[in-house]
Amino acid sequence: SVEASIPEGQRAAWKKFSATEFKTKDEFESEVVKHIETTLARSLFNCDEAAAYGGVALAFRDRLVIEWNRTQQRQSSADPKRVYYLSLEFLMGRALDNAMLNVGMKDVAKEGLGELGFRMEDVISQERDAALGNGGLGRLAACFLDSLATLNYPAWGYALRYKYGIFKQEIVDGYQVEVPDYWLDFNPWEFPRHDVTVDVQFYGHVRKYMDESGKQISVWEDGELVTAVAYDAPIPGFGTRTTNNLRLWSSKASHGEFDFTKFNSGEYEASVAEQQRAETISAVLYPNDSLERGKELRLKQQYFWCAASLFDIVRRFKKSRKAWKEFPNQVAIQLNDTHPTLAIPELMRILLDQEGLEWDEAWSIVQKTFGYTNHTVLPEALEKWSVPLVQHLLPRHLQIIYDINLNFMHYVERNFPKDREMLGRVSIIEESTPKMVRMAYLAVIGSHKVNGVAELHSDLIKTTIFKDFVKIYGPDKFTNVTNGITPRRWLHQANPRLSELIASKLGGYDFLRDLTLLHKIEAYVDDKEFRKEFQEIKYANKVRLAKYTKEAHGISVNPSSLFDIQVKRIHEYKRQQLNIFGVIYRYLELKDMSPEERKKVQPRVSFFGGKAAPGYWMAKTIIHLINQVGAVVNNDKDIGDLLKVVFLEDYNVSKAEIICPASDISEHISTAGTEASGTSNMKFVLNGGLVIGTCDGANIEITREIGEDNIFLFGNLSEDVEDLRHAHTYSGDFAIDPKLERVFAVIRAGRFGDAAQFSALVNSIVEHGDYYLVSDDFASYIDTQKLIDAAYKDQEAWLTKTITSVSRMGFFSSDRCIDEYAEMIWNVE
Ligand code: F58
Repeated sequence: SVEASIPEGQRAAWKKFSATEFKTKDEFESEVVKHIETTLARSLFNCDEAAAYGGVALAFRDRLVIEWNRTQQRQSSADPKRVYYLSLEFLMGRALDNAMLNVGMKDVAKEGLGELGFRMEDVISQERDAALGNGGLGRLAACFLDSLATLNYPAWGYALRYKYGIFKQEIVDGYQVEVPDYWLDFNPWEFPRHDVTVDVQFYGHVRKYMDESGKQISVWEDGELVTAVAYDAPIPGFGTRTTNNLRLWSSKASHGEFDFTKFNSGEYEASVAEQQRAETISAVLYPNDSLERGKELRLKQQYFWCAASLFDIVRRFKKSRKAWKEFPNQVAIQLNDTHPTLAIPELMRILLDQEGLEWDEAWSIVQKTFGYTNHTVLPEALEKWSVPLVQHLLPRHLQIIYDINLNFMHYVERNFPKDREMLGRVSIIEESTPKMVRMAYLAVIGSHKVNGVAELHSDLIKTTIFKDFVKIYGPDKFTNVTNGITPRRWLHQANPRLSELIASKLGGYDFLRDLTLLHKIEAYVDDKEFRKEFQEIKYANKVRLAKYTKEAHGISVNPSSLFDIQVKRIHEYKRQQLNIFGVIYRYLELKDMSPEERKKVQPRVSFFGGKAAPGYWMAKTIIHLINQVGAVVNNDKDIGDLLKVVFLEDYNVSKAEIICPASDISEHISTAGTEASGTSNMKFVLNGGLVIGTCDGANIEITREIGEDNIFLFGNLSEDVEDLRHAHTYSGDFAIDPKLERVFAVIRAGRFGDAAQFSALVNSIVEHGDYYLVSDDFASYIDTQKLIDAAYKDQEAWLTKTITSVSRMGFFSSDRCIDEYAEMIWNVE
């Protein structure tokens, strides 16, 4: 703050000694040794790779922090409009390699580290992933932070500082076992700000009275307070000095360590109980990736984080002493899914109850401030909270939500007097028992823009879940921003050799800041040298994954095989079951063949990876089946290298960096209309792999960009899904594809063990309506896999496809996305 700044007379001394940046290899080594010996209290005789990682991370952190402070200083004085990205999840992965790329001294560091007796790769791999997310939604948020900083937008991310991130997955006897992820024992990238705290209230009641002027005043009182403490992490941009801030809130008891009154009277246990209750709020990330279970603690997390973040945002705004109507010109808040929707009634509460604004003025500010991104149309993932629970936990917010709804109902009534049913359909309050608050509707009503994450998905939300809202507000409120990925992590870091090859042709690394420049490598598609190198790089990446597979799982795979990879959360809609049924079918065909016939077969390795939500039994069954099939196939002497099945344990961001560059084919095979976008499809293609996919999510736009000839599409279209489902249930002639029947027969016969468990999976298709259309798409899936085998035989043509595809992937940079958000939604420069 201004009050705490150093007097003019002393600033010269400060300037002389500030900025202890290393500039040479010697300086780097000296910084590393200093940190190891002092900060970490280790020595020459007790420095393992973990300590070396600590030393290097701290040396780079020192440089990052200086740019970070400067960025914050610049932004404080220029006071531009800022973007606030509210996301309950940020799947950041590792930070060191990224810090080195952005600070730009990696080569120097690598050499210096060698002199100190360590290899850079080993040191980098000591870092634990920051895994504060479930899947695509959380990783998208991390890519967006990278792009926001790189493009110099003044932006903040806000989330919770979970003590435990997404669980670690272990596979024991083929089953998933969840192990807690306590990631904070050494985290050099976070800075506790014990002076930045917010008291957040829960429970209590609302007292209303009239003031002297006859205005009704609401006071929310007698609640329980929990304190939010800020922890900040620097987010450096690439090729810029901008280093933005990710602020994570940690919860603690509002009266400090523990209750001294209780402690002093000897009630030791009671004195810490409340402290523990408070700390529970930010203790764990909920591990569901598609289901909202309506747990009170989850709602507490959401409000705690929204209230702390908004307090912080408002506090920053108030420093400028601008009028309230300027708020939307200074602040853009993006809601990453409905999880932060309580920020809408919370800002209303601040404006009405604390700042004394009138309803209409407050509401106009709120609507102009918020934008809402939807990531799913699956009904089970749409958030609803029971009215009694909201009433109990947040009584004032429930009143505000009812008032928002009342105004909205009047508006709809006036504009659609003939459609009485519409009121019930669009009401924020669902008239069920108990009544429920529909968070997506509240988010739509409280925002000025709503976006989906790929074209098909943005169209679908307008014709399904938000159909009535398009009538009410007109189509302009709804827009599309197709997802993207950061090329810094997903090309340069994950695939340094490919990045280098591209740079050598384009005359530098500008493409990492403007990915559309990739189109220039299409000119090299017939260049012999280029082709050779491109192919060698793919092979080397496959060798790297093969090595990892051997080390981690003891399975030997031949890098000359076709590598077929499906890595993502395990879910029936993503259809890993379709993939493993296809693998079983392939196995049966191989078994049928003579040794002569087998010689003509294209060898293949099917890799799977991904976590199942702990309570999602069917997803766990799919994991078990994959492992059981692997156990049979991988040990079958007839089969040898012709087919291997690998389940890669504990899929996470840092493993994705090894996996994505190593595919020949990756699978994105969701039931059409269910995968909003998908982003790993982009990562695989950008790294020179082809895709087998359905006409779903971003696959459609990838096809448009790279060309139909360069992708293997199959399966029913989203417009036919409803009729097919209907036919499964109501027409008598729902017949399972005969090839699939054969697969089911061997599963039921216990060929892969546990027939009882696996029969439930089979029955979900045969007896329970095949909701995800596995049977309908099976034949075209198998046919398309055959096309892939044939296409792969012609290595030259395959190579041409992969190079062409890479060169046409420029559109899928998250930089492009962020510029679209900035222009269409946030109105920031
Ligand atoms: C994902 N959603 C979409 N949700 O499934 C994917 O198609 C899309 O590419 C990605 O978002 C980015 O837009 C997703 O990951 C979750 O994990 C939620 C976590 C909290 C509970 C509800 C699901």
